[in-house]
Amino acid sequence: MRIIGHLDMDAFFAAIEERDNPRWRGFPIVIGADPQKGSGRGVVSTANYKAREYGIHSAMPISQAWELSQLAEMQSKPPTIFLEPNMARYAEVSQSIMEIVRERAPQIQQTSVDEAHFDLSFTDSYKKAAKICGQIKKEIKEKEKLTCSIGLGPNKLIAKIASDFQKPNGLTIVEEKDAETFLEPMPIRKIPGIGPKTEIIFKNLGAQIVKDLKKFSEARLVDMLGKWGLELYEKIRGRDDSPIISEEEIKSIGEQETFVKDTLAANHIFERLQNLAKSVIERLAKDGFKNFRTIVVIVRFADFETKSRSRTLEKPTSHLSILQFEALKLLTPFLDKRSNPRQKLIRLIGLRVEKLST
Ligand code: TTP
Ligand code: MG
Repeated sequence: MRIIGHLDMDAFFAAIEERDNPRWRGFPIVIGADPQKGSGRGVVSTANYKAREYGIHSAMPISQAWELSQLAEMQSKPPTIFLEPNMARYAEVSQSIMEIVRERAPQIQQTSVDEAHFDLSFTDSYKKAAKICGQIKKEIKEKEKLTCSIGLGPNKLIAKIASDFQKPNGLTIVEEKDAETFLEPMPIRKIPGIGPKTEIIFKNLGAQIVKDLKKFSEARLVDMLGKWGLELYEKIRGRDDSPIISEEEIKSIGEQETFVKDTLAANHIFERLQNLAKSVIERLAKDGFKNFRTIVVIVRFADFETKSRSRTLEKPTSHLSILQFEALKLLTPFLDKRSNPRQKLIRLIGLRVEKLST
């Protein structure tokens, strides 16, 4: 069973400013370009929840945000604090938050300055996963004095939408059996990938909410949107098998295989290694890389002792035959007395390429 979490900080830039400047606490705060009393150009980066009550939101022209703040003041509402962003500061806070998550969920993919997906499948229970999320929220609150919202679901898509469901300071759990119904009443824009243009196309065809999109057959969606139509067909049904790709995995591409039975049979091991090399080369191209320079072979023995050997080539390459040849050279010593004096059986072999280039 997969259990995926998605964390999204609440009013991130504004919350940091509010925390760091106690005198502005409780006031509407807008982070963005200088409004220059209404003549400023540029846009709003974010607004805290008080400012959102005035109708101010991300990506709005800063001049319009200024007008809305003036309008509110005329109605005797509190004045709005306008601030320019301090990106270096926000990046620092972001890093420390990601560390808090990483400690409890090492398999993590940061997707923006204030968002990350992380894998909690290892808990094998939504109850346990929710407990971990509670701990993450608590630690972020204690250490960084900030709140976040977390969604838990069977995949990245549901987790992301769930994190947005009860903002701010929410924790929303959507189990696999409920995922499809959870999505049905949502406006179609909630599905990542449906932007303003696609929204208009579908609205013109009478589809406002996710449930309405289910009228369209797979073939029709492909007709309208190409390959993305196929993905959309799955997504609106709550299905998404995209993996969490951690940073280490981005920098290298690897495959491994655990043998059905521990073995030292050279012909069998070599054959499996050749196959791993094929999968690695296929993934290299699929992940958008051209060449690799370093080859790493990993061997895990029956007693779980694990060793690796690597070689960095003079020149980058993308050739399967070179990978197979070099991998074979790296692996062979583990089969004979040179690197395996006690002739231990092998449980698993892995092959990885590094120093990737595009
Ligand atoms: P979001 O998570 O989209 O927004 P948020 O954290 O401010 O508010 P919410 O509680 O709804 O999650 O974006 C994170 C930060 O990224 C945000 O604080 C500022 C920045 N940002 C921009 O600079 N421009 C934008 O258009 C958006 C959407 C965000
Ligand atoms: Mg956010």
